[in-house]
Amino acid sequence: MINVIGLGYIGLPTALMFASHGVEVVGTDYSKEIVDKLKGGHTTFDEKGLDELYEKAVKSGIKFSTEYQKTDIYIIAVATPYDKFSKKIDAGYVCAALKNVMEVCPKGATVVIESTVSPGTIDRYVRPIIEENGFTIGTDINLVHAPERIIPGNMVYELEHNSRTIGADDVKIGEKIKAAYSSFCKGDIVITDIKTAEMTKVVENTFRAVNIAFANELAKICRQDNMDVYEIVKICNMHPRVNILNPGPGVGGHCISVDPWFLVGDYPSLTKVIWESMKVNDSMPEFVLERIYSIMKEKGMEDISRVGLYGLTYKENVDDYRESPTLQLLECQKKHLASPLKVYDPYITNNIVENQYHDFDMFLDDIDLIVIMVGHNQIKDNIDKIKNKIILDTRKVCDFDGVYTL
Ligand code: SAJ
Repeated sequence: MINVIGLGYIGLPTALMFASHGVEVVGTDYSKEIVDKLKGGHTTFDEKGLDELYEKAVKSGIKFSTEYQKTDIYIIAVATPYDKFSKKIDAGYVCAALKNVMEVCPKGATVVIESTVSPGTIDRYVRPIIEENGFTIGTDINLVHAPERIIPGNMVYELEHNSRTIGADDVKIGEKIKAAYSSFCKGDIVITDIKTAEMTKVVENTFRAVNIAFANELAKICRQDNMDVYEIVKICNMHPRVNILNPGPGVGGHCISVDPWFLVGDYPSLTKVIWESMKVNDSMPEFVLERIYSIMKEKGMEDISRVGLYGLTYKENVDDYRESPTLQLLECQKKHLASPLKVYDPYITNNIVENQYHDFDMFLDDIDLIVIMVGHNQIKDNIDKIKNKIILDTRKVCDFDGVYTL
């Protein structure tokens, strides 16, 4: 039986995937609210294919609990934020989960850390906890790091089809955990050592952050000299060895905007490119705000209350607003002491910011300038409704004339 600890964006789909492929699974979360919702027949967030996967897993007998189970495989998939001041990883949730595992786990169990951690975290924080509990690693308890790679918006497909990395002290243990993941994973599964596995995951997300920062910097250069960054990126990407990502209003979510900081925190004197990249990405919401002011000036608009931000989530077609560029922009706006801009997002039904609308048409009635912060399919399907507005499109979803871009 596998006890998956942490039923969030990674733990839940992973637990469901194992269960729907015939593995006995108990999903554990300290949040009674999450566990009750899952026991009551509902998933806890919107994700393509998740409801269907949940149904299959329930039919196959998955259980949900706030209690840690006595079993032979634990998968820990809890959040790993970073400390805003030191930039170093905050391994607090991983350590807390592991301490709870230690209280119930029998000798011979394998603990798999799925959470993204910076290189050396397992040596520094995880091993000591196991040893303090009187276990010898490799004899009593086996340790594995198996970072996930799934992208929100396509998690269910990617869980099955992506290749994976497994870091283990001992190849035999790596093979055992590889066999477990092979119950559903059709991709290649590479076995390596734990520190290499830690580093590869952080490097993958850092590569993406740096590439996005490059695109964002190009957008700023092109804005200054009136060049079309999208046309330039499109042509450059026709080169067989160039693949530039898309500029945007900033980088959000809990991965690309977080993980690169772990390297900056641990290697401050060596991470010049990464540090600058993160600063470029973090500067984008303010850049969008300046674009808004300059467009208002050009159009002779004086009333900022007639400006609305479309989209609150960190990217398209998801309901996750953690670290979202829109929230970052609203924070910047506070510094200007202006009343907060109007906001609408079809995926966010609860009230999370001031001046938030829940009806698209009412939102449109109250604004003259719409800033597309997120390219949800909903806006693409309703593009005719915004054609009479002044549009600042930060996601390149409009393909008609007269639209302002980054
Ligand atoms: N973004 C851009 N331009 C782009 C691509 C993305 O501005 O060209 C922005 C998005 O709008 C968003 C942010 O970057 O605000 C991050 O979005 P994302 O789609 O790049 O990535 P995540 O955070 O949803 O998922 C990433 C993925 N990592 C990589 O692609 C290397 C996923 O595979 C990981 O599993 C996930 O992080 C994770 O959990 O680590």
